[in-house]
Amino acid sequence: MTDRIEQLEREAQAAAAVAASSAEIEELRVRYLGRKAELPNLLREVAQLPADQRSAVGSAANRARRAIDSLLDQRAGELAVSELDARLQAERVDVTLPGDPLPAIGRLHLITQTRREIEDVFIGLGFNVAEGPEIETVSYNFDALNHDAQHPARAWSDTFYISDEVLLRTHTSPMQIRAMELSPPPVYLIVPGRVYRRDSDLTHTPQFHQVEGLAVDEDITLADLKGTLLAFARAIFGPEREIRLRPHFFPFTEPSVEVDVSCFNCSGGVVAGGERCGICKGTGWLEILGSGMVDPNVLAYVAGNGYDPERVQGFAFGMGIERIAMLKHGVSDLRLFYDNDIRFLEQFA
Ligand code: 2U9
Repeated sequence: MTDRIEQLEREAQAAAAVAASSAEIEELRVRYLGRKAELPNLLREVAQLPADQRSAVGSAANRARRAIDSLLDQRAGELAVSELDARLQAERVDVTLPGDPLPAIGRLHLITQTRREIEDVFIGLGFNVAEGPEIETVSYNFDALNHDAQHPARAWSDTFYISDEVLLRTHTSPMQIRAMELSPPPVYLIVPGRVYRRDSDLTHTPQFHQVEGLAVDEDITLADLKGTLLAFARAIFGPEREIRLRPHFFPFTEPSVEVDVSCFNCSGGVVAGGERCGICKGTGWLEILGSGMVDPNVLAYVAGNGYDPERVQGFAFGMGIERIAMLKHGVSDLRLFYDNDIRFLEQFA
């Protein structure tokens, strides 16, 4: 009888050692110590044994029951710890991750969108796109662009100087000079980028964005300029648009013109209900950019690289990206572009 008891204990020990979960341990507890299990049955039957065997069998069975019980407790404890570890690992939550659903990642700033739209139009017309340094020399920024010694833009009060010879570019035109130095005509190029002027009020910020364009080739005329800018105006403001050129003055172009596009909000300055249009202030026209035929003095500066003013002509234009975006999207205040108020930025998907 005691042999059988020892055998049951060894069996329970072996089964507990390979049990893989606390649920399996509870099954073993039922199998070895439950009401219908063999060991408790033996204990119940101890009373029917011959008197000389009762004590030995009874104490062996009791000792085996306690041993199995505490063995199962110990093994259940070990498994509970490793099960908790596994659960903590599996159900780990990184509270630093963003919530679900993920917030929108963002969108391009309206200035960037507008810049890309303008680039696409000119790429479609055969222009290349180039960028240049924002820190420039006085020589590229003013001298090469036919600004006389007295030109007001040269003043320290109007331009950010780093030294007598180095400044923050006031326009992207210096890059067009660099491009002509780098490759002979023909050139069809636009230069987008940041520019800097010491100006700060309702309609001016010390830093803003321009796209300037330059086309130099044989037989370029003002008609090429007008056709190019008409295609641009229609691509940006709608296929029905017209443009008009008004005489103006710029140091680097001669003749020079300011260019207006017909208002996209009204007809001749009057809206549908008969009232004066608020976008063009009743004029029917919106000023969008400046342009002209490249001054021969500017070409003379790079004549050594094939830009002989007697052989090639060019047109050039320049526009403020902020201005184009404001007109197109009805933005009333230039400073909104730089306030970074998400309620403003989000409107331009
Ligand atoms: C070269 C030769 C000529 C670029 C030009 C303008 C006219 C012009 C203004 C528009 C609004 C500046 O941003 S703004 O304040 N620009 O009106 N820009 S012609 O002429 C060039 C450029 C490069 C070599």
